[in-house]
Amino acid sequence: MERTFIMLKPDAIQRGWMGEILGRMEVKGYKPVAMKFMRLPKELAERHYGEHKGKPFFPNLIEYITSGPSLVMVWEGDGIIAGMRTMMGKTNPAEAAVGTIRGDLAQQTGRNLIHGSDSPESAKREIELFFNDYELQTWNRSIAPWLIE
Ligand code: IDP
Ligand code: MG
Repeated sequence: MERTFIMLKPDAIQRGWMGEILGRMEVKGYKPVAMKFMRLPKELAERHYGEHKGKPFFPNLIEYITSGPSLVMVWEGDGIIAGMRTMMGKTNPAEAAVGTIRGDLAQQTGRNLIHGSDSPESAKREIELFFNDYELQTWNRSIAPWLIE
């Protein structure tokens, strides 16, 4: 089963959308494997977004992402890396489809509520950056056969 790294960014916490967003993941049947509520230290934020270093929006991105607590998580499910990206919607909420988290709940790229890994390589890197092995819970739910054939 595939795992992905998901982060509810500080605007999601400030705006009180944790329950709404987590609810969408739960009703889809995705399984939480790890969660931490934390304000990202600057160095961790810069490592996480290392691929964007040097771009014009990078300083603002780091300021935004370290401005308050985030909810960092690992979720598991069939094809979840792409599935979560679909649920999130496009990076720019103005272009994100209605029905997606960004399309429904946000307006600007610089305040787009949520991060999700974009590939298996990113997922592995990001999970290892934020979590130790002992923080990842291996567990099964009794309804699993009603989700995965
Ligand atoms: P993603 O979050 O959909 O993977 P990326 O292109 O990887 O999008 O960008 C990472 C994050 O950097 C975005 O989610 C957004 O918060 C921020 N960002 C990207 N491009 C811009 C921009 O043009 N203006 C402001 N913020 C940006
Ligand atoms: Mg990205």
